[in-house]
Amino acid sequence: MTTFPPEKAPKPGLNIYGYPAVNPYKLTIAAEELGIPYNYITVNIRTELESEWYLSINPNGRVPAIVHVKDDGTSATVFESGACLLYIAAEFDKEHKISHPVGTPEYWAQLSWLSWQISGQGPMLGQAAHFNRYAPEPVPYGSWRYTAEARRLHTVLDKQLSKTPYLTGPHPTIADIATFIYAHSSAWIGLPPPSPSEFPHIATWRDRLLARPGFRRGLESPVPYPFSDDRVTREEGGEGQEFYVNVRRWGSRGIRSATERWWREGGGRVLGVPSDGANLGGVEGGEGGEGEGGK
Ligand SMILES: N[C@@H](CCC(=O)N[C@@H](CS)C(=O)NCC(=O)O)C(=O)O
Repeated sequence: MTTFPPEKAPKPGLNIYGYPAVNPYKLTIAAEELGIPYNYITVNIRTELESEWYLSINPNGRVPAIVHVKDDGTSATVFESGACLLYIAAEFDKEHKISHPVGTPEYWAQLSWLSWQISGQGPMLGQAAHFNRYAPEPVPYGSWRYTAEARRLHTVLDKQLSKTPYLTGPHPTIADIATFIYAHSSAWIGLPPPSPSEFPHIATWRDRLLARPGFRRGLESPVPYPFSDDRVTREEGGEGQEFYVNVRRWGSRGIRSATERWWREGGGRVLGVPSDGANLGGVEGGEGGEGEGGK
């Protein structure tokens, strides 16, 4: 049986395990939109992500995760932000304020956009942030590839929002919540914040979501969201800039050492680069230029 440090043990009700980074804010926004009480437990991402007690909640060692201790004494543990949002909707949104009833066409649309977010928008924009903000050495190809992909995904989102006020209809759902937090972090990721000229429908949707008390409260929990477009843009070149420089330096070092661990075989030998470089040459007798395009 896992022993928790007393202050990290789940309490009766909904426990959100998080840290002031992007994904955990999805859950505080959802909880605040629904007006459900929750206990926020901060996971120290330097020292606790791979602790035995946290891995017993999230075997992937990332935040967020939830533990719901129910009134009857049973509990449910869920990791991955998309699964946590679906859980919160299933357990706490019986009136479908931020979700659609299971099995309806709107439900499948919600699941499609949520899947798009967790498998595409999140990872691609995350890689853009990696190469633009954290890479310990300049990697122009990585920056180019993922920043361009981030713009493509913004374009997909903008087009959908040109047809409907929220992703799946007249009210926001967990799919909007998940997508919003990344769209609202464009400047940090390395794109200009969605503007009325370039991404007009994202800009209007974002402003509409930011006007909602639940979104505003969720963005303050446990501390004001550090990577929002307004905050990052305001601090750029200003006094608060030091915070971001430190986040980047510290993040860069942490990512390098964490990656180093996985760049070795069991015996400690450093792995070679798996590519044979064939992609770098010209193509003989082929049309070329029709790559798969990625995710
Ligand atoms: N696919 C996961 C991603 C979770 C994730 O990467 N969380 C980040 C914070 S936004 C994290 O735990 N970072 C810590 C680290 O990489 O060491 C989800 O949606 O929950």
